[in-house]
Amino acid sequence: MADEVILLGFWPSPFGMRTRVALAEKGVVYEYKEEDLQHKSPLLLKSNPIHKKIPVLIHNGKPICESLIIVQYIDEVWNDKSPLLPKDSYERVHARFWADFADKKISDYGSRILWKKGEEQEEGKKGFLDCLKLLEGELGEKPYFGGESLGLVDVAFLPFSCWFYSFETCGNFSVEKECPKIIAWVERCKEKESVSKFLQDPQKIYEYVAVLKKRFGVE
Ligand code: GS8
Repeated sequence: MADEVILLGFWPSPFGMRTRVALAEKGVVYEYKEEDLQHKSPLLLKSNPIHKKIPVLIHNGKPICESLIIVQYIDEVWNDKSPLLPKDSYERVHARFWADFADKKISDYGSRILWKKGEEQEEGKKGFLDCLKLLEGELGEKPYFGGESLGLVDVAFLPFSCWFYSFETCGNFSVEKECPKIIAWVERCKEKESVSKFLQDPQKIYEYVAVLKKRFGVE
């Protein structure tokens, strides 16, 4: 029997984009269901009763939650092509460390840039750029964080690049000026169809940010 694969997502979510890039890298056929997070579907509430968040991957009726866990599950189950994690145990935990770093730090500092003002926003900006510089160091001279091909860290970090324009506009800075290697890496990744197809338009994300700012009375 063929696998039944369903992904619950929400278009601007960097977490959802990760899972879509991973599924595309593996060539997995799946049904995508866009969620309205203001009115969550019964399927989402049933599949992720703890966090009630997207993304959720439902594989043959079994739900898997949390984007980094989903990406690693995809890598394990569809292991016939495009490995996202190295074979060596130490290299594997090293990749998991940086994926976790990008996950926690970029979300945290990015949110401060978008939703805070004054000193708190400045702290967010500084923290964000410090993280990008550390990630630049980890990338080094490699084409991808995964080496010669896309890996877990690329998949985890890349979707945040669609949010760079919003961070830059709200925080009044330029990622390209501060971290040119990161922008070159984003452009390199976008040459891949598995990536470019699922990374959302930064301008559309900014319009979405403006809607949220209005909704939450942040200006
Ligand atoms: C984060 C998912 C998340 O924040 C992951 O999967 O990696 N750690 C999780 N999802 C958001 C949409 S993106 O901002 C979400 O589903 N929010 C709904 C809510 O909070 O009610």
